[in-house]
Amino acid sequence: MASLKEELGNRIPDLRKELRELLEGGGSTVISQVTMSQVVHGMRGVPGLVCDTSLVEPEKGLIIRGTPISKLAARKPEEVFYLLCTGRLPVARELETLHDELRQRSAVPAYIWDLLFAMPSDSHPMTMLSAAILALERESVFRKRYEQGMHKDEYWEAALEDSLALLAKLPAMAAGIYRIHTGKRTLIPPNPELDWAADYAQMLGLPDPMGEFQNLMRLYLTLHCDHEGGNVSAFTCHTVGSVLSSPMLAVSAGMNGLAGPLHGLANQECLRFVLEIKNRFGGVPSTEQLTDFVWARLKDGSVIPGYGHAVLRVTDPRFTGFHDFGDRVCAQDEVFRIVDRLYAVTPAILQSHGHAKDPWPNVDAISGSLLYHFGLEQFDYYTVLFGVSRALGMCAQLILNRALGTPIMRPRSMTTDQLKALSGSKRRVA
Ligand code: HAX
Repeated sequence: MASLKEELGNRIPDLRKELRELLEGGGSTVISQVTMSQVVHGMRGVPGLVCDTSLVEPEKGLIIRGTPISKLAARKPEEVFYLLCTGRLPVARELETLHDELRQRSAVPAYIWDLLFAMPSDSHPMTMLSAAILALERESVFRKRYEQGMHKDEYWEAALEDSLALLAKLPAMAAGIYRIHTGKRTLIPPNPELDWAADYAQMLGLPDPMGEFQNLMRLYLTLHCDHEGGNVSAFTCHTVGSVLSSPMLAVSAGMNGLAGPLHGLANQECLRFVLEIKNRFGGVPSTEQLTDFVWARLKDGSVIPGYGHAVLRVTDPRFTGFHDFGDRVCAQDEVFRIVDRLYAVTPAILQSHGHAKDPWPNVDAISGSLLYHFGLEQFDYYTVLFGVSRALGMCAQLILNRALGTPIMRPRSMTTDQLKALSGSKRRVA
C-alpha cells in the first residue's frame, strides 16, 4: 500500500511526460482570444492556468478529478485530499497511513499560540488564521532545502512535506482561533483517535451529543475543498507559490484573498440575511410574505445573498449536499426552514426579475444556517472553516505545480493608452 508520497512519486514521471508531449505536439495551438473588456474586467473567462484537481461546470457544478462533488459528500476531507493530489481515492490502509502522517505532524509550536494570544481577541479570525499560517513558515522544509540547493525535481517532495505539516496543524490552530476570539482563552487538546474534521469539531468545544456536528464538519470540509484554479484564493496561492515561496507563504496569501467580502466572506452575509428575515417576521414567514420581501429587496437595488454565481447555472450541488443534511438533522429548525422557503420562492423571482444570469442558490445560501443550528453563532468565524477546507485544494495544487515545474506567473499588463491605440479611440476621460 502506497503512502501519499509514494503514490505521487509513482505518478509524477508520467504527468511530466504527458505535459512535455502536449507542449511538443500543440504548444503553439491558439486556444482563446481576449477582448479589451476581459482585460479591464478582471480577466473574466480568460483561460490562463492549468488546474487538474477540479473543474467547475456551469450545468453540473464542482467536479473533483472527474467525480461530481455530490458523489463525494460522504467522504472524509482527508480522503478527498488524497484524491485531489493523485486522481484516485485512497483504500482503507492508505487512508490510515495518511491519518498517521497527519497525527505525527499535528503538534502546534508554542510560538504560534504566543502569537495568537498576543493578538487582540477582536482581530478578525481570518487575520488570525493568515497570521498563524504565515508564522508557521519558520518550520518550512521547502525553504530550508531550497537554501541548501535542492534539485528542482525534488521541489514537490518538500512542498508535500510542508503541506502535510500545515494541514496537520490547521484544525488545532483554527479551533484555537475560535476559542481565543470568543473569549474562552482555554484550548481543547486534540484527540488522536479522531479523524481530521471530527477532531477539529471537538476542539471547537460546542455541544455535540449525537455526533452530528462532527458529521457536519466532515461534510463542510469536504464540500469546500477546491474550486478550480482561477478563483481569487487559489489564483493568489498559485501566483505566490510560482516564485518558489514556501507553501506556508503561499497558502497564507491565498487566505487573505478568501477573507474578502466578494469571496469567502460572503457566507457570513448570507446568514445575516436569513436572521434578518427571522427577526422581521418573528419566525418563519409565509410564502407570500417572503415573496413580497424578496421583491422589495430587489426593487431597492440589493442582491439576494446566497443566490447567483459567476460560473454556475444550476443549483449548486454543494447547496444540495447541505440541504440533504439539514433535512435529516434539523428540518424543524426555524433558520433552516427560512433557508428552505427562500429556496422555494427565490429562483422564480430572480428569473422573473431577469438580471441574475444564475437564479439558483450557491453553497453560501445554506452553510451558515447549519453551523448556527449547532451553536456556532460567530458569523465572522465562518470563513475560517472555509479556509481550513480550501487549504486542501491550495496545497494539492501547489504540490502538483512544483512537480510539473510550473514557472513563475507573469501575465502582461497594458496601459490605457495602449488599449486606446488598439481600439482606435483618441478620446480621453476628462
Ligand atoms: N440578487 C439580485 N441580483 C443579482 C443576484 C442576486 N443574487 N446575482 C446577480 N444579480 C444581478 C447582478 O447584480 C447584475 O446586476 P446588474 O446587471 O444590474 O449589474 C446582474 O444580475 C448580472 O450579474 P451576474 O452576471 O448574474 O452575476 P456575477 O457573475 O456578476 O456575480 C455573484 C456573481 C455571486 C457575485 C452575484 O450573483 C451575487 O452578488 N450574488 C449574491 C451574493 C452571493 O451569494 N455571493 C456568494 C457567491 C459564492 C462564492 O463564490 N463564494 O465564494
